[in-house]
Amino acid sequence: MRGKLIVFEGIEGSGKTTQIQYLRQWLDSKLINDRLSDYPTGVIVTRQPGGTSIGQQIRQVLLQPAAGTESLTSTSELLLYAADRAHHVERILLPALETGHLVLCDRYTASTVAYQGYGRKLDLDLINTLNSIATGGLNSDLTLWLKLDVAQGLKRMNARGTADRIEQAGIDFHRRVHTGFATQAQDNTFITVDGSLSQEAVAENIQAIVLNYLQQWYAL
Ligand code: T5A
Repeated sequence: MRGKLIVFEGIEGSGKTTQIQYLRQWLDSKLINDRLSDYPTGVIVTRQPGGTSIGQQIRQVLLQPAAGTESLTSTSELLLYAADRAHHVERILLPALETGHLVLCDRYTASTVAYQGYGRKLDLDLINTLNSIATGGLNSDLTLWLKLDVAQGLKRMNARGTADRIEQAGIDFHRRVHTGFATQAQDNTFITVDGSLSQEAVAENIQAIVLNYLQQWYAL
């Protein structure tokens, strides 16, 4: 049976990486593993940008703070995210799904709409076209949007220390990104999760949502 793609989206510090770890542990737990015993090949955790070794190099170019006077333009940034995605879809996502894996992916196409579309104000039609070229039409089976206030997200990131190039963009940029996710949540099939709760409470809410989907997908 073909696998399923679960995507986590949200602003900086919304807790995606933390929650992917919680979900993976829960999926690996004996209780769920027993219920998923017909499920052949297990769970893969990956991310964009940087889910492949070539993607790691693209990620470094994208996220390292600007050195000297030469900085990425918005268009070159957009194309690098698209290149990372095209490579990642073909090298990681499609093979994993074709071999029946459950794939947990930190960010996907909605991030480009939010960051480069709303944040950088690039043309949304162009972004949608690039997303469809880069994915070859591969959509997520479930997208979880960890909804969090921008100030709260940035506070968490500041508490963590150093900021990458995108995190260093001003508060107005991050507010536009948040609007980008909120707008997509109205139009798309996102499931919204309250990211302001404790890590454990967010994890429990996500488990309930994912269990519901697993029951539909695999007739548990
Ligand atoms: N990008 C990406 C684009 O511009 N366009 C695109 O198309 C794509 C795909 C990726 C950057 O690239 C941009 C977006 C990003 O700026 P990244 O390092 O992968 O860079 O950035 P993020 O995905 O934002 O990862 P972060 O680590 O910054 O955020 P997370 O994963 O959402 O948050 P997490 O889990 O690491 O938690 C952050 C901190 O908050 C704490 C954690 O312990 C951690 O310290 N925390 C909580 N604290 C309190 N309560 C909770 N519920 C908490 N959950 C986590």
